[in-house]
Amino acid sequence: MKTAFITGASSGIGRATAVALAGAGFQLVVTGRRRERLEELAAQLAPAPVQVLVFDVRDRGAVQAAVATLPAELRAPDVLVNNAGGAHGLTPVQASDPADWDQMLDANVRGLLNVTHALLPGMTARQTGFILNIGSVAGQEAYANGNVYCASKAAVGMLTKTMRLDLLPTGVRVAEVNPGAVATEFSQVRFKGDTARAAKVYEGFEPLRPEDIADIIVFMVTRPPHVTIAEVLAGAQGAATTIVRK
Ligand code: NDP
Ligand code: 8X3
Repeated sequence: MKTAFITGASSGIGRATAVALAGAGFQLVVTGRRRERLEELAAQLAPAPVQVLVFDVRDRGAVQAAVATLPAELRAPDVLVNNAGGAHGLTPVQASDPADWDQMLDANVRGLLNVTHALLPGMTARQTGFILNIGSVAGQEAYANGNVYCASKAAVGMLTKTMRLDLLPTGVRVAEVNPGAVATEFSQVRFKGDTARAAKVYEGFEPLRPEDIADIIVFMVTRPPHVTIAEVLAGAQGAATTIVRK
C-alpha cells in the first residue's frame, strides 16, 4: 500500500487531501496541532489506515521526535504533502506585528524544511518518492499588505525548484501547487477569528473548494515516475495571478 504524510491535515486543503488520498488507496500519516480534529478525521476514514501525529511544524525537535515514533515504512513515505501554514495579518509592512512575521516564516518556510529534513533520510534511501509543497498565488504575485506572507510563499517556490535539483539523483520528485483563493479556515486565521472580515475575502466570486486542490494533488502524485508536473497555478479568480485582495 502506498503511503502519504500530510501536514496541516486538521483543516482545509490538508484535510481534503487526506480524504482524497485515502480514497485513492493510500495509507496516511495526518499531522497538525489539534489532536481532536485529526482523530475525528482518522475515525471518518476508517477502516483506511491512518496514523495521527501531533506537532507544531515550527518545533524542529518535536517534528523529529514525532517522526521517530513511526514504523520505518511511514518514515519513508511515497508522498509528502507540505501543506501546514497560513497567513497572519494583512497590514502594511510599517504597521505589521513582527510576531506575525515570525509565525509565517517559521511555519511556512522553516516548518516545511523541518518536516522535509525529518523524512528525507528514509525517502532518499528508498530512491523514490514525491514531495508536494503548497505554495500560493501570493508567492507568484505581490499584493498590497501581503508582504511577509507573499515572501514566505515565494520562498516555498524557490525551495521547490532547488530541492528538485538537489534530489534529482535520488529519484525523489518535488513539485508545487500554488492555489488562489480557497475557502478554508485560512482567512479566519489571517484575521485572528474575525469571521465577518474573513467572509468578505470571498465576496463577489466563487472561491476554490479545498477538494478542488485535493483533486489536483492526487492527480500529480499518482503520475508514473517519469512524469513530473512541476508546478500548478490554480486560481479561482479571473486570472490566477490577478489577486483582488479585499
Ligand atoms: P487552514 O487554516 O484551513 O489549514 C491550515 C492547516 O495548517 C491546519 O491544518 C493547521 O493545523 C496547519 N498548521 C498551521 N500552522 C501550523 C503549525 N505551526 N504547525 C502545524 N500545523 C500547522 O488553511 P488552508 O487549508 O487554506 O491552508 C493550507 C495551506 O495552503 C497553507 O500553507 C496556506 O498558506 C496555503 N494556501 C491557502 C490558500 C487559501 O486561499 N486558503 C491559497 C494558497 C495557499 P493546526 O491548526 O491543527 O495546527
Ligand atoms: C492564499 C491566497 O490570495 O489569499 O495563499 O493570499 S491569497
